[in-house]
Amino acid sequence: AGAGAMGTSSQVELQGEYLNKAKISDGGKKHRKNWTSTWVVLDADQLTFYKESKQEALANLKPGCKPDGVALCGALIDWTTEKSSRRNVLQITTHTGSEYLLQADCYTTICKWYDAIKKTVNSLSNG
Ligand code: I3P
Repeated sequence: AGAGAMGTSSQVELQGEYLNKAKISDGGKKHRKNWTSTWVVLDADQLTFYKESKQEALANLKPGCKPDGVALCGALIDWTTEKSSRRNVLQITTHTGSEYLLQADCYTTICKWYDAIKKTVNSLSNG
């Protein structure tokens, strides 16, 4: 599905599914886990979480508000079986110590995201 350059500032690497997302810590401070379904967009250096597809979300965004995003430079990505009872959960830890879980019931879907995010993280640390 829809990989293409529809970003305003940066090349979109992957989008096209809703994933379940939970932020479990913010700068090392533990958060109460709250899974939400979110439209995820991966571009050259970050993940952005939208409530609905990016076009709709940008159209509905209140002035001065920015969608929630995760900078991937210096981030770590790994599978986790300990941080959730759900299956197919990956964990992203940012360089500031914030932790996010992403999950999809479809293994193929989440693998595609794992590979794409990993590739982006690697390209940021090597380049
Ligand atoms: C949490 C909620 C989450 C669950 C989490 C619970 O309860 O059920 O779905 O995570 O488990 O604490 P509450 O809504 O009362 O905050 P998983 O679905 O990922 O297992 P956890 O505490 O073991 O993280």
